[in-house]
Amino acid sequence: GFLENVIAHPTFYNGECTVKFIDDNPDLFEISKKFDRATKTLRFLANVTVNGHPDIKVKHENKYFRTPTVPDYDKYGQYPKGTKDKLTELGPEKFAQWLKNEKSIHYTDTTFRDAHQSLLATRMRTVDMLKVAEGFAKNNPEVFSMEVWGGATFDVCMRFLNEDPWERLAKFRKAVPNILLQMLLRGSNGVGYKAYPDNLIEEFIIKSAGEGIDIFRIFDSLNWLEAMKVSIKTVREKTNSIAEAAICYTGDILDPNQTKYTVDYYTNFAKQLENEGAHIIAIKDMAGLLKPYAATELVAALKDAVNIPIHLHTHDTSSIQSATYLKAIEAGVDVVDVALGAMSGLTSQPNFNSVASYMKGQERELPLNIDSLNDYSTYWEDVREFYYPFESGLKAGSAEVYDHEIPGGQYSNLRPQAEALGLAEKFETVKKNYALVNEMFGDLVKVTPSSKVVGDMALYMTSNNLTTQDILEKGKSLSFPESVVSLFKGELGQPEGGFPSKLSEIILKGEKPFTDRPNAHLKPVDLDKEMAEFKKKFDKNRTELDLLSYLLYPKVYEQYYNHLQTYGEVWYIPTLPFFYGLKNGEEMLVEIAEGKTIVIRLLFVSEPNEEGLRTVSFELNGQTRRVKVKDES
Ligand code: 3PY
Ligand code: ZN
Repeated sequence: GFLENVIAHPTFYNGECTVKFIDDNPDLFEISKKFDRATKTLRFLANVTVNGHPDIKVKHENKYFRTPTVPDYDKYGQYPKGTKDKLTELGPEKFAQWLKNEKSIHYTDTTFRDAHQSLLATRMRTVDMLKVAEGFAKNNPEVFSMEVWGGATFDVCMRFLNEDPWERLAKFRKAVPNILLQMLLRGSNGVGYKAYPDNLIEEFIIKSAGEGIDIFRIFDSLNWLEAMKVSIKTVREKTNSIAEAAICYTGDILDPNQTKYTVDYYTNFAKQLENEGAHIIAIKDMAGLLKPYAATELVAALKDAVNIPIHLHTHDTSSIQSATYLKAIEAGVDVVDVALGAMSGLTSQPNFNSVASYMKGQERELPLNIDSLNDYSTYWEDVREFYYPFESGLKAGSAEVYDHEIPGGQYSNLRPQAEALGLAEKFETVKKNYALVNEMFGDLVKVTPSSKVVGDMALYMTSNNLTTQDILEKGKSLSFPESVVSLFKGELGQPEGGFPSKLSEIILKGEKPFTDRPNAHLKPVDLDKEMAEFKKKFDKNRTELDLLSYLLYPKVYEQYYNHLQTYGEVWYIPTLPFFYGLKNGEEMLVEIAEGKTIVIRLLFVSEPNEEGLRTVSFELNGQTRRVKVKDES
């Protein structure tokens, strides 16, 4: 590629080739970069075609996929003004006041984050979201915010999709300049599963705001205020974004036996968060346990307790959460989280289109273009089919959620995790054990990462056929999952009411837990020093954003980086060939850069030679290209 370009270049021909030659002719690099890009894309496609995608465990041959239709929009028209413009105009404090004074109910669309995290194990790819992002923002500027980032998406982007999460955010920001972009932040656990040094969390927040996040929904997986303070303060003091602090809802406030997670518990917590400087309070009902009549009480009590807006988040696992929204709206909640029709329901959020429809003509109606929402739902219905291997298998709502209390985002992951451990037939036991573990651990708030610990323990008990009694009697001789030991050491912070002391002794085997902030035990990161080492380890073109990805997820980043070197960027490869490869004669269009589309056709795959290599022949923009791939099957 590159050498041919140099030799063919007229200046080279004329014998003026000096070192300056390349500097003066950057187009050569451009040509060579594109050539290189296409080669890497072919390498990726050849590998998936021969060996399958490592993330696809079961593939249905000859499955038929409809072609999704992107709803029409005005490509050249201006974006109608939306909440982002309002935030810019008012600043976070006044914006929150404006929201509180709004009579209409407002909606956060979670389609780009929690909906697919909860239905499709977080596997939704940027290319499928980006196709509709601009049109959606132009056609539906009334939407309060779009949750597009954070939670599990950061990790999954790199680990499974081999995408750069920062690039995803930048693309969304560009496509959606008029609506608030929202992320989920796990307080001092960032977008990870453990506590990080405070200055790393600060830097992460500053950069996230810089790249486009307008609302940080901050929570702690044990509702521990101490673990949220740094995040709230950083958003307030170092960014122009909104600090939305969440109370995670668990149990049932209407249960007369509930002594821990009562209305008072939640209102006190909300007041503390308001005092810490939260602009908005979120009720984060991650498992969908907030029943309709409980919403009436909780929302009314919170509206009474604090002077800032209330934003309600739930999961529809029980299938009745749109009734909860109705009651919450009647009680004065300011914003509710919903997902577009085809990406809603079950472990995801309630149905945007339907909630908007039942509000039509009512006192708190927000005028919306429901036809347009339906068009986008149709798009998602077809796109969702591409991701069929990641569906959770849940077919209908289930009242069992009130017993096991598994968060929606965890539910779609727990079954494959159980299957991977050979427990496919024992999923019912896993769910029962999840509830038993929660009871044994002293009734915890369960949300990432505390929910993962409860899940790990439930899987451990199920694989080893252990009962609660076994743990209490023989626990000293058992070696517990690492995450369980870490939780009891205090590495995820302190739960309401502390850990049960007898179990704590069994699990820690004499080791002393700490009760202060886990971050207080972590040395601040020396970012300059880390940057120098990072560039040395990888390459000099690594950015500060790359460094943050690396510091949060070192092993995942390294694997992502190696993939990038071998296959180049893969985010723009259409999802069907990305996961399932190409069939002989099949053609695909790839937009490798804005306005630059290449056509790739698979010609044929040869039999393996004696070294097990297959030759995959493609036609790339009409020219034949061959790639050799080792057949690993
Ligand atoms: C996350 O932390 O990813 C969650 O969605 C928790 O509900
Ligand atoms: Zn959620």
